[in-house]
Amino acid sequence: MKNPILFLALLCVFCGFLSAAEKPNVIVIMADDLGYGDLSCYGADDFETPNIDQLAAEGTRFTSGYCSASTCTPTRYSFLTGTYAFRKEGTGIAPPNGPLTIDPDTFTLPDLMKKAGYRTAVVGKWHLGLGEKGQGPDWNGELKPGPREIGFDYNFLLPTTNDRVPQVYVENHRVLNLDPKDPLWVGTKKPSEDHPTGITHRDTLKMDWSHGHNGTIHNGISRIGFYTGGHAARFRDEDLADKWVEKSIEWMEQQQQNPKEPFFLFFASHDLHVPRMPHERFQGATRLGYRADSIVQLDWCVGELMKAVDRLGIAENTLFVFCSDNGPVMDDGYQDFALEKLGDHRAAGPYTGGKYSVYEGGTRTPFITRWKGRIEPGTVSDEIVCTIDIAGSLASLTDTALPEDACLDSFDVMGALLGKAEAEGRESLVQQDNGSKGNYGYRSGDWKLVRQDSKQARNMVVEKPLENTKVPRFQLFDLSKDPAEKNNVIEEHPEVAEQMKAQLEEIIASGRSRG
Ligand code: NG6
Ligand code: CA
Repeated sequence: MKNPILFLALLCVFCGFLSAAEKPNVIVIMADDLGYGDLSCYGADDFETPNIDQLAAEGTRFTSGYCSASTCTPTRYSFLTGTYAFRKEGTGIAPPNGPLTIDPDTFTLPDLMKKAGYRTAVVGKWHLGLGEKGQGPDWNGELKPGPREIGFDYNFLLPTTNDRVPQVYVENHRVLNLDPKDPLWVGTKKPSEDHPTGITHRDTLKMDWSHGHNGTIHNGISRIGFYTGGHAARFRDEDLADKWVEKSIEWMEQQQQNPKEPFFLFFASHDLHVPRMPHERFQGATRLGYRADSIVQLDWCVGELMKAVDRLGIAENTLFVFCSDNGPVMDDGYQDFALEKLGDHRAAGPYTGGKYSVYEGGTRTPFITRWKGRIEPGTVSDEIVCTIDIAGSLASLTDTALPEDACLDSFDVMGALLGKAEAEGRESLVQQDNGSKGNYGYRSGDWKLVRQDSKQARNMVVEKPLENTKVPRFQLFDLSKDPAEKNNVIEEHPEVAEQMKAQLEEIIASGRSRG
């Protein structure tokens, strides 16, 4: 060809055809402690979640959608790294002064999105630690390493989880509105004899604690841990949801100045984690108390994000993924009467267990995708998909290579996430409870192996208060006949159990499950 420019142009068109890269904006909305049965589109009938129901009606609703762990930090770790959290020590529930749990040289989901040409942000609850290993967060200085060091261009966060101190926003590397004359101190020991706590000033609390959570009092609620100072920076619990929505929309609007670059937004809601303290306009929205009122607040947030995407004219160019970080819990440390007001509501739907458990209720959670014009509206999928697969799936969608040594357990289930009838999800999935030395669930097809390594495993049933029950180390369930995992059939199917025990051990020992 004589004309080199024409040649180059044709080459570009040809390459464009070859690589089917698609780069929609991606918004991952992760709820906190939301159970399988906690939305009206998943069978709840004591209250309504119209916006999330609409998201499902316009996209795909999964019946075997999972998070990878039944507590917050390990699910978030795995979501962002594409690697099972049990492979790394220090990935259990993060304490207030914990360092960043993700090594800055790890190739993460936000790194992947940046490599694919995206701008990236996280807004909401972090709970993955901040600061150097062995040091933790420098609250009055630069909070590094943190989200910015693992691939996010912008962060606006609650640093841990709101039942832990401190109640301040972290914007990029700094505590927002921190007055240097009133430095923030955060610790595990009571700072002085006269420091008011949930024990010494219990009668002043607007919501009483039930276990733990009796340290420093802020906004009438006592917390895990202690802090002093930083008064100008402190927020009201009631305003969190509004703030997440405001900051997310502000950031999405800013991105429209250069709409050619797509964006990736991780909207990490704090609803419905304790302390459940929804905004006054949602208090009393349901008959079930603040737990369900917080679900209605979460639903409002989703609606606001959907409206913003419509208003910005990007709905046909935006993939929504809605998920949860672990299953439900009733009394998680505060007397908010979630259990007393529960009535017939089944927060885990038909499943046993919830938060802290490797039974299905711990990790099988609502999972919805929507991409207008691309996902067939109203589809319901039984394929197994998990929050850990979002990295591998987005790598495939955007045609961006994952490094060989990254995202070791993240599978490409993009076809299933797009609700395609012929596409397959995972064949198997490892579920874990907390940290690197906990218990395991292993689902393969319709079989489920439960391996409880911890001697006093938390065999928790959400409808009852937290209880510790001794269970056999191995149990086997046939989910096709027994989704509630009530009938241990390990004696009847020893060959299935032996095979699954070996497969699980192989996944743990080999250090990776992605080929
Ligand atoms: C537990 C807390 C619980 C909650 C959980 C973390 C006690 C007795 N329990 O240790 O209240 O904070 O950690 O929840 O302190 S998560 O969803 O962020 O993982
Ligand atoms: Ca959680």
